[in-house]
Amino acid sequence: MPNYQSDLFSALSDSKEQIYPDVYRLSRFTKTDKLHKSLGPILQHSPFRKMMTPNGHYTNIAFTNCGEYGWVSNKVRYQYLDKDPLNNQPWPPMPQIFKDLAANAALEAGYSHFMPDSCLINQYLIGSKLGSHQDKNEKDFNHPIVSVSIGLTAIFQIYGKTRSGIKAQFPLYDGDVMVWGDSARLMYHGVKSLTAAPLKPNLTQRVNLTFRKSH
Ligand code: MD6
Ligand code: FE
Repeated sequence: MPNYQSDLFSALSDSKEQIYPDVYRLSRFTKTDKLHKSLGPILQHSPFRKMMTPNGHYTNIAFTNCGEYGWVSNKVRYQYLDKDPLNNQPWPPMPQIFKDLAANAALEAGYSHFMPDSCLINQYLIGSKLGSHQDKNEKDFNHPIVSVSIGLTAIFQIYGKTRSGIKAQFPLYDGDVMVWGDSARLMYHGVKSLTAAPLKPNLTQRVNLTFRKSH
């Protein structure tokens, strides 16, 4: 039996919106239960961890990676490595559903044949935030970045060409996908401190997947 109610819901809620020049938000682009399941074996092999950064502090959020390369930090630099420094083994492979999702989302925003070699997996617990930063450790800024939100709602902030001064602020819900490219590629951005959802007490975290072509 077709489920008319859920069809209607998805028809009403699916949308593509340019929320900043060259930044697209694809609302409720994906269901997240299968993505969540795929994370299990990845986390078993390469668990979430906080890492030291060049400014002498640990990262506010815990993270890990899958794919050919993983983004990591230490007290000297940020870089992409082909092995997990925790176990000196290759990162877990990127699941096919991750690759398909990233390519389909990029295509929706006008970027064909996006083939990420890296998926950074960020874990936000309540109270975690991500400070203003640029993504600039990749070799070629002509490739877009695709980012997928899972779980609790985040408030994403775009600062533009400078580190401060909020130019755009918008929520990212479970299943929302963002695609960045071209003029947006080096814009400063961050995520506000995560807050709990009182009506969904079982939801205690947000996981964000960022897909990149790093090499
Ligand atoms: C997050 N995202 O949404 C962190 N960077 O939790 C990012 O830092 C990000 O979503 C570059 C492009 C898209 C992003
Ligand atoms: Fe970023």
